[in-house]
Amino acid sequence: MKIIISGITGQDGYYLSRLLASKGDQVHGIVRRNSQKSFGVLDTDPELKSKLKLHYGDVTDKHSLDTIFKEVRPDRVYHLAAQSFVQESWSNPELTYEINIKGTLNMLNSFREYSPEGRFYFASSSEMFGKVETKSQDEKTFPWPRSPYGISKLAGFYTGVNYREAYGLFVSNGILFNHESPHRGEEFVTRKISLAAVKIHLGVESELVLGNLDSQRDWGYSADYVKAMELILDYERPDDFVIATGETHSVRDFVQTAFSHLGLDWKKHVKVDEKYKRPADVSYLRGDSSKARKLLGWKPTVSFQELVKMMVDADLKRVSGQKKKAE
Ligand code: NAP
Ligand code: G4F
Repeated sequence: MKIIISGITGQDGYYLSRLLASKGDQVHGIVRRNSQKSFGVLDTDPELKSKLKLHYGDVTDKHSLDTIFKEVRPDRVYHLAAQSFVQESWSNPELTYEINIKGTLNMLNSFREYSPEGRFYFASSSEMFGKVETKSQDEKTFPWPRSPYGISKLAGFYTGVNYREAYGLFVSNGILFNHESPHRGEEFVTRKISLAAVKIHLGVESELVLGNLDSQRDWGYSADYVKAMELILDYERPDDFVIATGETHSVRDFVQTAFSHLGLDWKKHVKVDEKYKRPADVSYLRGDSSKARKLLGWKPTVSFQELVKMMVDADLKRVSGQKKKAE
């Protein structure tokens, strides 16, 4: 199959392209040009990168997308590109709407024009549930986004639903809860914690400054979640699916697990600063992925404890290596 992935240089783009390329699919990626000619997470895996066909383009530039879609005529499209950092969406709301809403509309329009028989996946988010009032959230939970990012993902979600209903296109939404990995961006709380714990352990840094420690998230492993994306497009009809572990943990739990894995007492090193708190936060998320488990046969394979340890161990290897090189 011919596949187009937007956002291929990010965490999920990396795991998804690795999964699809390993099956022999022809994987095309849309990459934003930058002055360093760097390819994000793909730079960590030159062997994978050599198997991919990368095209310069930007989801906010319809012309660039049309050129790529016209050339590739994809069987499947995974639209993962986004300004994905919630905190950043408060300081750059217009840019967030431009990339996440207009960019999604552009992707859908190019898809409709050049591959109307194909299948389209949109990376929606549990952030759209926002101010939740239920113990767990599923496909029927009323959305109440709490950030420009959450609003943009809700708009993308309904644009997808609308294109499905109006034009009969195969457009599916994955409503994914937080998912992490050793390739998670360093500004997200899990990676910020794993990296800081390791640096404190190695004596490179002495403290970690965070915001809301009480916030609770349903954290899973990215490689499990990209498998769900594939299953969503394999399914017999277009539909929307919550993907989550069903467990919730606080930021404090994550810190405690990461630090104790390295034999550290987190209370001696962690401080709270208001500057990392958000104007409005999502305080609790716990996904109910029963629909995906029943219809797609999907389930997560990595527990919370395993995920934290995996991230800490990967950062320990990385930072120790850098430290040795510098000595
Ligand atoms: P990520 O690591 O931040 O990756 C985002 C990707 O989008 C990067 O490849 C980035 O390229 C690309 N991008 C940003 N703006 C672009 C533009 N204007 N044109 C083309 N590409 C652009 O995010 P992720 O964690 O892999 O998440 C993938 C998707 O799932 C995102 O849409 C995110 O919002 C959504 N999501 C993520 C989670 C999660 O917990 N990870 C949960 C729910 C939904 P650069 O490398 O050039 O920056
Ligand atoms: O790691 P976070 O920045 O992720 P957040 O906001 O939940 O968003 C992630 O998950 C969404 C799915 O629900 C995705 F759609 C989105 O693209 C992204 O991948 O923050 C998690 C929690 C928040 O409540 C935040 O307030 O951690 C809290 N937190 C506390 N101290 C912090 C910090 N977050 C960050 N990034 N940095 C801190 O110092």
